[in-house]
Order: sequence, then C-alpha cells, then structure tokens
Amino acid sequence: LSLAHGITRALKNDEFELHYQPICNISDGCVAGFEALVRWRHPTDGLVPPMDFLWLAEQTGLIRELGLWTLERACRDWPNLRQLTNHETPFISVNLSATQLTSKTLVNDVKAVIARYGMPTTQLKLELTETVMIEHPEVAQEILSSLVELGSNLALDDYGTGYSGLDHLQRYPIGTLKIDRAFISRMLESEQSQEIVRSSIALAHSLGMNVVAEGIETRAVRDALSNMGCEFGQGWHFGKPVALQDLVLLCGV
Ligand code: G
Ligand code: G
Ligand code: MN
Ligand code: NA
Repeated sequence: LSLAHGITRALKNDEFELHYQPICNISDGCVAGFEALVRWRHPTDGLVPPMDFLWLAEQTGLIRELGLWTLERACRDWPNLRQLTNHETPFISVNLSATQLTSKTLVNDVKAVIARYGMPTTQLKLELTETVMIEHPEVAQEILSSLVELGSNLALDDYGTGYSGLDHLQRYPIGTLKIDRAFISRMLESEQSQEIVRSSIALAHSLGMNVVAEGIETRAVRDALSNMGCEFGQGWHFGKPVALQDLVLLCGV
C-alpha cells in the first residue's frame, strides 16, 4: 500500500529516470540503438531497480502512467542519443507491459508522443514479452497491429524463457527476436544452450526477423554469436545501462 503511494508520489515529483543500454552490431561493435530502462531515484533509498516496483505498478495499473512517461522521456532523449552515435540513426527500444496493452488509449498515446517530439516512428522499437500475448491475445493482436501500422517495430523480449509458442511468432508482427540472457551466458559452457541459440537465430531468420542476443559479457561469446550470424548484441561487453549524461560513444568496442 505504501509502495503504491510511493510510486504515485514519484510520478508527481519526477523521481523516475531512464538509463540507456547500447544495442550494437555484433560484427563491428557500432551502436545500432538503445534500450530504455526505467529506474526510481528514491529520495532516501537511492536508485531503485525496476524489479522492485514494476510488479506493483503493473498490479495497480500505475504502469499505464509510468509506461507513458517512459515512452515520452525516451522520445525526448532521442535527438541526444542520436548525436552519440555519429553516423548512424539509432533505434530506441521501450518496454511495454501487459497491462499497458490493455489500455484503449495506448495507440493514440503513442501517436501523440511521437508527434510531440518528432520521433521518427521507424526508429521506435517496442519490446514485449510473451505474457502479453498469452494474457490478452485478441487485444494484443489488434493493438500491436496498429502500432506496426504507425511504422514502429516490435521486439519479442526474453525469448526462450517463456512459452516460446511458435504461433506467437506467426500471429504477431514481430520484427526482432531478443534471445534471453540465460542462454547467452551459458552458451560457451553448455552445448545445449549453444544449440538453442543457434536454432533460435535460424528460426528468426527464416521468418524474416532479426536477432538481438542479450547479456553478452565477453568477446568470446560475441565472436561465437557473430559466427552464427546474429545481427545485434546487448550486454556488459558493449556497455551497461547508464544515464544519458554518462553515455559515451561506443562504436568499435
Ligand atoms: O536492467 P534492469 O534491471 O533495469 O531491467 C529489469 C527489467 O525491467 C527488465 O526485464 C526490463 O524489461 C524491465 N523494464 C525496465 N524498464 C521498463 C519499463 O519502462 N517498462 C516496463 N514495462 N518494463 C521495464
Ligand atoms: O528482462 P530484460 O532482459 O529486459 O532485463 C535486462 C536485465 O539484464 C537488466 O537488469 C540489465 O541490467 C541486465 N543486463 C543487461 N546486460 C547484462 C549483462 O551483460 N550481464 C548481466 N548479468 N546482466 C545484464
Ligand atoms: Mn527488454
Ligand atoms: Na530480456
């Protein structure tokens, strides 16, 4: 109860902030985009990670307001992110929760934010997990199609840890598969993980999707993924999530 009150107060007092983690071309290490990750700059508790409050924001429906704030801040920051990447026009990835996808106003909200900040819709990626598709299949299909019609792209987050129902890949207009860190971090030690990664990449490519490997921590893992034809990587090897003012140009890691 007091946490919910805290979130409401935090929204009012502007205590949330976004950190950005680079998503890079596996081959040359150049920054291709950024994932926006929310944090709560609590007045007494310091920086609170999303795991500690998103579940409640989700439960109480406050995630609608928080999600909109995230989208708005990401679009506002985009010109600055773009300057950090030199020659490329980066995409920005924003996470959407299941509850947000039940909001009847989501599509119009996204439209309004995009228009307000002049964000190129083609550079906006929306990340969702399979939970969304399981819990709200019809609504999700309608809303996700509308979002894609606007020109934005959809990425399926945490691939491999959920249901991995292959019908999701067929039913929804997903352009990017994000392979979960659990498989990437084990892939050099576990033949099984490596095969799961390899076949996920092959599946994605055969369906016309591109792939982001999450949680790349070493050059060796990056090289292995490069050999498998994986396009993009995210993880500490390329950079941790940091505040906009702490981002430095990361091309050519
Ligand atoms: O890096 P980090 O600890 O911030 O990420 C933890 C989790 O929080 C990730 O699963 C990420 O998808 C989720 N997350 C981070 N920011 C947001 C957000 O703005 N909205 C939603 N729905 N999830 C987020
Ligand atoms: O659910 P999602 O995959 O969006 O959450 C990403 C989480 O993983 C965040 O908490 C983020 O800080 C963390 N993360 C990102 N890159 C790495 C990495 O290379 N190694 C580890 N251990 N965690 C990472
Ligand atoms: Mn994500
Ligand atoms: Na993930």
